[in-house]
Formats: sequence, structure tokens, C-alpha cells
Amino acid sequence: MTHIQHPAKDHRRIDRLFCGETEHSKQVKRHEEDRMARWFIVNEPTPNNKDDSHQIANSELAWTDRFEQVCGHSKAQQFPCLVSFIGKTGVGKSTLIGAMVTLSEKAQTVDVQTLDVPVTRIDNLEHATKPTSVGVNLYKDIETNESLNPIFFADCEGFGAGAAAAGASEVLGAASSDDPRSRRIKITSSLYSGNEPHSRSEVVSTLYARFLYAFSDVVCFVSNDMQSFAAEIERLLLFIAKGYGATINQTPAKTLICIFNQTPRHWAKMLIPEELKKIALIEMGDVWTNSPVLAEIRSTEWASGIDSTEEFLKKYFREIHFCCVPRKDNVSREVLAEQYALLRRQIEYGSLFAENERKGTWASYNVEDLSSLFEMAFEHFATQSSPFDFASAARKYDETPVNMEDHILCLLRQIYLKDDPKLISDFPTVVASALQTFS
Ligand SMILES: Nc1nc2c(ncn2[C@@H]2O[C@H](COP(=O)(O)OP(=O)(O)O)[C@@H](O)[C@H]2O)c(=O)[nH]1
Ligand SMILES: [Mg+2]
Repeated sequence: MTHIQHPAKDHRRIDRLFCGETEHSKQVKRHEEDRMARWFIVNEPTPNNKDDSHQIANSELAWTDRFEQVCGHSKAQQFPCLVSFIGKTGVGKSTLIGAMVTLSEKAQTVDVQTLDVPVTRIDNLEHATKPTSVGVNLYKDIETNESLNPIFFADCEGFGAGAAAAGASEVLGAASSDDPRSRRIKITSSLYSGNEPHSRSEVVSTLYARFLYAFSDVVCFVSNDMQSFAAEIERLLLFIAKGYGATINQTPAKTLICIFNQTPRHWAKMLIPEELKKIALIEMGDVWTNSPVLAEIRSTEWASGIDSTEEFLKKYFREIHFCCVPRKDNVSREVLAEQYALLRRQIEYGSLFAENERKGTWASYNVEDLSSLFEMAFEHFATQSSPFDFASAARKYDETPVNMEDHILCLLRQIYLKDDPKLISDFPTVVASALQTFS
């Protein structure tokens, strides 16, 4: 699955990433399109039910059929990979997803105006202090959309956007009762209530972390400030720790990509991933020293032996990569294109790594399986505090066949997943003898 080996040649596409719509009517249209990209969101309590703006009682999780809409045509033969972008509001998550979508080779043959990309801050000047998107939006990767392992990019509401995002939803339009595509469920899990009323940002970060960590093969953690990187990594770990305990029976072949976006200084040195790693992880010190929660996690038996920030991250991710995208005014378009291409390769390797781990196992999910799993997980994470069990969920949608046609289909599916020519050649004999025996 190697799609891009060379940087994009069309430098105009790079410039386009940084110039948004200035016309109000076009901005409105962009926001409308972005609303259609909504996958799920934690909605605030409706005004009637709300006695305190920070209280989460009667909040709901709303989700749409966005995933099914952005999938390719051969759903049964495609095994998707989810790549989530997380980080503070304004660090450049949406711009990076825009770069991944528009700069791929296949996308070069498509009119850039028609590409489905996230709205960025620049399209949203009127509301510069508010997050540009609320909830989690989903975008397809044109390059891989019809391939065996299509990639999907999840653009997650910024860390800590909670209260501001609640306000922004009026402007940006939450997936609410006026969205006919959305399904909604009350958030009732005791995990989000406890003794204290939980604010939207707490519920958001816990629920998004549970869902996104469960399903992401690659987590792209975006930061644009070296000074606050230590604090950001702490936030990332707290977010991921919430997600880690939320599932069981899942293949844990996840990749973390730490992206330093818009790096203003020393960018030449930072283009070397090993140097970047040194700056980011080694010079930064031990992440748990200022965080009682992380220190407590580290003191558990599960975490015994963790002696560095890198080892802490490795508890949650099998692979960790680093990538720097310099501020566009500091470098040539060629350098920028090289870095976007590097990020794309890292994402593709991460997706492939997870897919190879799953191949031939019951955890290899095609589009249809994933669609059922997402549905079950949304309900589970809104209403239950126990971990989501991938094995029993998979058994539910993959019910035991009751007639011969279904048995044959089930056998075919297993043969397909195993990808073994011997099984294919044995298929006619097995089916013929089964039909003879049971006829
Ligand atoms: N100069 C420069 N600006 C960038 C870069 N990446 C993002 N931005 C700008 O930073 C602002 C916030 O980016 P956005 O992608 O909306 O951030 P998000 O909130 O994390 O999704 C936008 O105005 C972008 O144009 C970059 O590499 N260089
Ligand atoms: Mg954004």
C-alpha cells in the first residue's frame, strides 16, 4: 500500500491550504459542507433541561451515517483503517487532514474545489476565538478509498474545547434534532456522572477518548508549540489512558505520530526524525513528575518498569513516529511538500502495521463489520461504564448461520479472510460433501 513516494508537484494546492474563503456566503457554504462531515458529537442538554450550563444531565451522544457515506463500493472486501487527529484547537489538525486529502496522487486528478476537506480556522474568521469544528468529523482518503485498506481521517474537536465548543455549536451547528441523519442516545453511563456534575469537556474527552482509542489504528497527535509540548504530552497521555481501559479483546497494534506543526525555529534540525525524537522525548523530562494522575498510573503493577516518557507512551502504542511540518513562511514549498509526504508515509505504515496484525484473525473487520461495531460501540460508550468487548460484539453481528446458504457464505468469508489458496481449492469438495450429507 504505497501510494505517495514523491511530494506533490502542484504547489498551488499547498498555498490553497492556507487561504480560506473570504466571502461570507462561501464561508457559510463551507460550514454547511462541514456539518455534513459530522460523524459524532456530544450534544449539550437542551435549554429546557439545563439548570446549569456546565451540567451534563440529559446530554446525548449523536451520530450519523457519515462512515457508510464515505466508504468505497466494495464494502465486503475492504478493511478500513481509522486515523485520528487530536490536539488543542488551532494547532492545525484540520489543515493537516486537508493536506493529506488534497495532496495525494489520485486527488491531483480531481478538481480541488470538489474535494471534501475540513473547514479550517481561516474559513472562520468571524469566530476566530471559537473552535472551527465541534464533535468528530470524518473524511475519506481519495488515494485509498477503493483499495483493500481504505484510510479514514477523524478530525476531533480540540482538547479542552468543551465550554467554548458548547457555544460554538450554535454557530457551527451541532448534530442536533434538525439533522435528519443523526441518531441520538442519552448519555447515562455512571462513568460520566459520579458524585460531582461533570462538565461537557470532561464527558467529551472521556467519551471521545474511549471511542477513538478503541478504533484508531493511528493517532496523530498535533502540537504547534515546543514550549508547551511537555504539558501537551501529559494531556495526550491522560486522554489515551481514559481510552485504554475502555475495551477488551482488541489487537493493540496502534501507532502514535507526534506532529510538530508550524515549527518556527530550528526547523532544519527538526526535519530529522531522530533529532525530533530527542528534542521531544528525551529533553522534555519525565512526563509524570508534574501529574499526580500519571504518577498514580505509573505506580500500578501494569506500569511497573516505566522509566521514561517514551516507555509510558509505549504502553499504549506499539510504534511511535515523529514528523515536523515547518511554518509555511519559513520554508520552500518543496520542503513543505516533502514533510507532508513523510507524514503520509508514516500514516500508511501505521495503517498497514495494524492491518497486518489483524489479517486472518477474527479481528479483521470489513466495512460492514465495522459499521455494526461502531453502532454497538456508540451505544455502549454512552450507556455503559464497563469495557467494550470486541469479541462478544463481533459474535453478535456475525451470528451463527442457521441454514445451508448462510453456512456456505460464512465459510467463504472465513476462507477469504485466511487468504490461503489451499482452502480455496478445498472449498468445492467441502461444500459438495456437506450438501450431499445434509440433503
Ligand atoms: N503559517 C502556517 N499556518 C498554519 C499551518 N497549519 C495551520 N495553520 C493555520 O493555523 C490556523 C488553525 O489551523 P486549523 O487547521 O483550523 O486548526 P485546528 O483547530 O487544529 O483544526 C489556520 O488559520 C491555519 O491556516 C502551518 O503549517 N503554517
Ligand atoms: Mg479544526
